Amino acid sequence: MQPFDTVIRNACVVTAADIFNCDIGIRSGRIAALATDLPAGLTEIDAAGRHVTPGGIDSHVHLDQPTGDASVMADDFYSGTVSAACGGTTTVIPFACQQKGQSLQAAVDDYHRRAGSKPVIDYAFHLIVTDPTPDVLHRELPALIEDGYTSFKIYMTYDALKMGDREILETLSVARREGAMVMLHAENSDCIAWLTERLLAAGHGAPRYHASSRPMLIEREATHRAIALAELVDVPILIVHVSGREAVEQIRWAQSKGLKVFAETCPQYLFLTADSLGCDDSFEGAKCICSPPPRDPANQQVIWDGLENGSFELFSSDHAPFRYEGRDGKKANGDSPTFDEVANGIPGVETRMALLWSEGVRTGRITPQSFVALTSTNAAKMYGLYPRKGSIAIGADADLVIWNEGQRVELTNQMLHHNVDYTPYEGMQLTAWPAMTLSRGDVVWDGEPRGVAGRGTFLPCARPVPAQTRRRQNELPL
Ligand code: DUC
Ligand code: ZN
Ligand code: ZN
Repeated sequence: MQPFDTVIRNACVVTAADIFNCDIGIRSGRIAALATDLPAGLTEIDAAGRHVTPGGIDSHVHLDQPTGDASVMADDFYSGTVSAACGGTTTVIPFACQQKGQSLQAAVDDYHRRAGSKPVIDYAFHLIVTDPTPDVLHRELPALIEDGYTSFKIYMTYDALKMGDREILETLSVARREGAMVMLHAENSDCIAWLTERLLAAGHGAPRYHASSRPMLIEREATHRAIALAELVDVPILIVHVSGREAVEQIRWAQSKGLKVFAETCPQYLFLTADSLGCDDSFEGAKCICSPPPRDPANQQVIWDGLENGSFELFSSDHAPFRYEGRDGKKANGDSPTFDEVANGIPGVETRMALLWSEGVRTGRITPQSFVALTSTNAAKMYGLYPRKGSIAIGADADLVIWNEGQRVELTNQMLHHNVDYTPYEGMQLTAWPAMTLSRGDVVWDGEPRGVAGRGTFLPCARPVPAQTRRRQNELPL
């Protein structure tokens, strides 16, 4: 028998279901054995006393996505995937965003060109459907789903991206027929526009008013409406970046009715509040402008509770990388533009895993198994990458994180590898960081980034696993 390429010795292996001690034998990029006392590998890694988890799947990241103004995303498919790998993520699922008037296939081709030979870890694409013409819905979208683009996002806000309810219904019914997973950005666009106009007229343009322009009820209303539209069509949906109690209540209500409504949350809703956008009129708070905005400590607690009690399937970063300084990021529209002119989004692809391991697992809020489910396994199932990705099992890709725990790590932007000039979590004291990340058996982080551009491969996605497919035969003529 050929020797193992690598043996990780004495690991405390964590999956979404179990924790057990064993060695991990890796051959040709895959997990070939899980047992104690494996024969020597060509490379030996000592993991005694360390947790080993599946590599993270960050299923909500934006890389090299045009914005429509002078702002430019700071991370492309190289810096974004290097950063991901250094933070323990081995698969990213960024978006291929259709511009209105553009064909979906042209958008997909464009993003494959952007990825080119840059990714250092594996990647798939979600689509963003913004222009649901009959040709897009009835020819392009079914063909792309068949080709491995099995999930897409719909926006209920942002003028350049949003759909009206009628368009959402038409698009959801294609998802139902084709078995795709729909992600919804749930905020009420007209309410935001109305409030923004009034805030600006009153001279309230500072970053902190971004939160005032998008209060929780705006998210609650849109979440409820998204659920109702999905119920009407009888199709599963996933509400992305859920920020607090009122949206969680809608989701729990839908789940308690047996509707297939899934939910994602992100680190910003655990670790930032509206105060992070500033308590005065200084522009610094623009660093934390994202949508939905972070809320308050009571809402943070609701998000923690939701991670604990199963309301959420996914914990993703919504990495949307804009620099603070310079004319191509948060200040693309001037030195201190009003909040509505600031690019929405914060960086987080590198910090997501450590934040949740340190503040979730090590504090006892969630179990190691829940951590794995939330950061990896559920995304693999939801987006059709399981069992190749998202688990530690024989035959799966050897995408692994070996954890360093117990020492204090002060989180600073200087230690990160993204191309953004700040982290919203500067100065946080953590007690965990990945010691090593392996992607298909290759070390891509061991204290230094080791991933080579172009080694990441594109992953066509299958349709979601059966538990995520539709619930009943609908008697409506859909
Ligand atoms: N909100 C989004 O919907 N996308 C990118 C970043 C953000 O804040
Ligand atoms: Zn969104
Ligand atoms: Zn996003």
